[in-house]
Amino acid sequence: MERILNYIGGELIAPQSGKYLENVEPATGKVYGEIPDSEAADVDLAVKAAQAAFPVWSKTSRAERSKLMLKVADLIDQNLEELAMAESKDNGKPIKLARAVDIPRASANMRFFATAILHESSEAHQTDDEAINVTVKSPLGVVGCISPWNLPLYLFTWKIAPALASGNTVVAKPSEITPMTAYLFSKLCIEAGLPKGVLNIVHGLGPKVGQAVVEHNDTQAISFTGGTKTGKQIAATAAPMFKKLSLELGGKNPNIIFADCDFDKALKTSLQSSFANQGQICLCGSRIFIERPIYEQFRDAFVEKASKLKIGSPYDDSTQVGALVSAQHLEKVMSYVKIAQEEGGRLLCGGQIVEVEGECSQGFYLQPAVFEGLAYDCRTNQEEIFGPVVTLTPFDTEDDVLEMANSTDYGLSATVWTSNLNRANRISRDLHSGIVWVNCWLFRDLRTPFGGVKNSGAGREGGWDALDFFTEKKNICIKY
Ligand code: TXE
Repeated sequence: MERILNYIGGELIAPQSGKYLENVEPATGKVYGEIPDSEAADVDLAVKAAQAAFPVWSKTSRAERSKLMLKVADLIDQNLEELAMAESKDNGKPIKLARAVDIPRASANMRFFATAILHESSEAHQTDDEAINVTVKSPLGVVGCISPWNLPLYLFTWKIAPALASGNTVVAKPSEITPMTAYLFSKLCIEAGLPKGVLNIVHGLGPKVGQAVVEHNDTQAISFTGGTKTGKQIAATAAPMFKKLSLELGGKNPNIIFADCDFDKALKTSLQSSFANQGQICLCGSRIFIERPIYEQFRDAFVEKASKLKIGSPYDDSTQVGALVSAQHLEKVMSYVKIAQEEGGRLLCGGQIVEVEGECSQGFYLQPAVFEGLAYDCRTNQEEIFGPVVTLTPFDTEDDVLEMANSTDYGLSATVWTSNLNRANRISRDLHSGIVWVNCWLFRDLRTPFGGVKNSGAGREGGWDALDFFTEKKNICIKY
């Protein structure tokens, strides 16, 4: 039984209550570990450790902070295999995906912000020949970083890297569903010599531990990625306390395919944007809109390939679709397969629970489902499912597809496939989302602003936006 511990004040320690929660392996459905069932008292201990570390860390030179963060990044790379295996075991994702995406991106996040702070410039505004105004940025203090279960170490580091780089100290709360890589990360921080209390990780339930981080008087800002419902709860707690908030929430992203697209590329990438990580990425394109002249051709080709995706043990290199993250989540996704059929959708392939042979027979596996014939404003096409379930809908004009694409309460990302540059610009401009990919998907440049509109959240992560979020600006006006 793999028991993990909290990381507070530079030490790996048990929860004060001595209570633990079970950690289930999605691939087999079996309990394989225990995680601290921490409480507000553990969060308070972590905040105090972070407060004690803040004066020195915030005054540590950028070069020194950068060097320490780069050392952690190197240790992530050196421990790639162990971290990838841990991620796959905790989340159910194919080991190939964890090796190629999750873990390399975690070290890339650390490197990106460790080097960004070496190149940050300061603004100044000269007022005629009377004064010079200098914008001075300083770290906020102790900040809270709360991350979800779909890309555990990838999103955990995406938050804590800019927070640490800009001189804050952190109390982090990874998802209780996938805590393992954050625990292994804390060991790498100890090995790298990160000063005690600079980063603290408190494991446990969201409503208990996450809520305690948000409502603690001494956390100055909260960076959250997770469900929209939880985002609302966090906002309701933090807003009256005037805390800075970064909310990266759910999505229901349109994937718009015009007849003049590069058909093979659109087909291949649409399979990825539909089912990568078992469809458990907030950026997945779960509503596929296809211009009528190529609708049937695309539908038949897409269904043919989707029905052949290899579902199985996440530990098998040939697996393309692994296990969903939990029994509860599998149940939630299956409930949408039922809703889609009740709403008149035609199931073109998949939608059944899969019995995988051998040690994984009790795991949480679902055959990727493809529906057609659903109204664009039905529940299946309006609500975030967050699993391997997509819908196909034909369209005739740009106005039609924009109306359908923009019809949900979400606005995170969108994908547009066309070879017409003017059309690409027109559609991208009129889509209600924070991110638009044209002839690609999930092609990431970490300097770009990342985030959504409407129920997909508030604020932007990435690049200077992330460093701005984790700092306070002061204008100093010096009269000549
Ligand atoms: O998110 P939660 P979950 C969506 C997706 C998924 C749904 C729920 O639809 O089905 O969100 O997923 C902590 N105060 N996305 O369960 O519950 C919790 O412990 C403070 C999209 O992962 O929001 C965890 O660490 N914290 C998303 C984190 O919040 C609280 C990726 C996320 O948990 C809390 C994942 C509270 N009251 C899910 N309640 C994306 N945009 O990528 C929970 N938490």
